Amino acid sequence: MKTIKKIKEFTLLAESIRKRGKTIGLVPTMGFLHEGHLRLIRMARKQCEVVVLSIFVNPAQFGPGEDFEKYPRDINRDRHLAEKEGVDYVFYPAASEMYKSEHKTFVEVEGLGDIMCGAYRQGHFKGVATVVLKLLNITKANRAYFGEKDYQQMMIVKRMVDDLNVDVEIVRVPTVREEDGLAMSSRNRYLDRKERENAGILYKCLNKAKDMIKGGEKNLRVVRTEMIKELEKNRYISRVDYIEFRNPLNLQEISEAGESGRSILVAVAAWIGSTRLIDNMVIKL
Ligand code: PAJ
Repeated sequence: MKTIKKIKEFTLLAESIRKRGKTIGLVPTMGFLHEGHLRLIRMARKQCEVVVLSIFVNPAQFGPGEDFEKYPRDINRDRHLAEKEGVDYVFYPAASEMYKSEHKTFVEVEGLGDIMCGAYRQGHFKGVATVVLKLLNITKANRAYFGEKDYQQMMIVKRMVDDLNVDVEIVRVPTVREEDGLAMSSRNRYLDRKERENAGILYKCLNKAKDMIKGGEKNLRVVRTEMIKELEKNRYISRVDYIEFRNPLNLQEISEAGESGRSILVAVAAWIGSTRLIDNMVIKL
């Protein structure tokens, strides 16, 4: 396994791999790898001849006052885990390599980037879309792997590559969870013991929605009220940003079960202490 920090070097390498007719699978991450990331890597390993893991804590997707500085980082541990999973190349650029001082171009996915998490984290998805497009261009990936844990992100990336005719297949990977249902995330590291013990509540509350909807409840406002009640019962939940019901195919809002056909995306963003967590579930009717 080789680690490459320079864009030019990576691009030349990617060109030679493509010339030899081999498929490149890219797993974009911000590092501090966990089982969720590893699942993406394993899927790439199965489907592609050359697997590239990118590790880049992208400053452009963090707002002022967010956790860019304190975001957990451990490149040596990440490299070790990546090597065990059979990654071929780690792309690990510096921020100054990715964003030259004269950088002026950003990608905005209208309508999808400013709803849900985008409404609470202004500019976040503009930073995500921009860095993902850059990573796709640099690595010349045939396939790129994204987790359903960040459902909105995955949909935005899919929309972007379709709209901008980027020749890559976006592969989605189901959410990997801890035993109590908490979706794995590098940010779980911020939780103290008590907060961690209570963090399974998000998944519990998604299951509550699932039970109600499967049990015949059509009015999603009623479902939302019950979910909020469930969250507010827990004193470690300091704030709920949103609970939303969306069409999983296009993220359009729905207010009644059955309206979007067969499936409903239920998405939640809530704070445990000073840590913001997100989760979601697609409920098939
Ligand atoms: P990061 O949070 O490191 O996540 C990298 C990829 O791993 C994303 O596609 C994310 O959805 C996926 N992932 C994270 N936790 C997961 C879980 N529990 N189960 C399944 N997949 C999971 O998302 C980002 O980085 C960045 O925004 C990035 C796309 C790299 C752009 O900077």
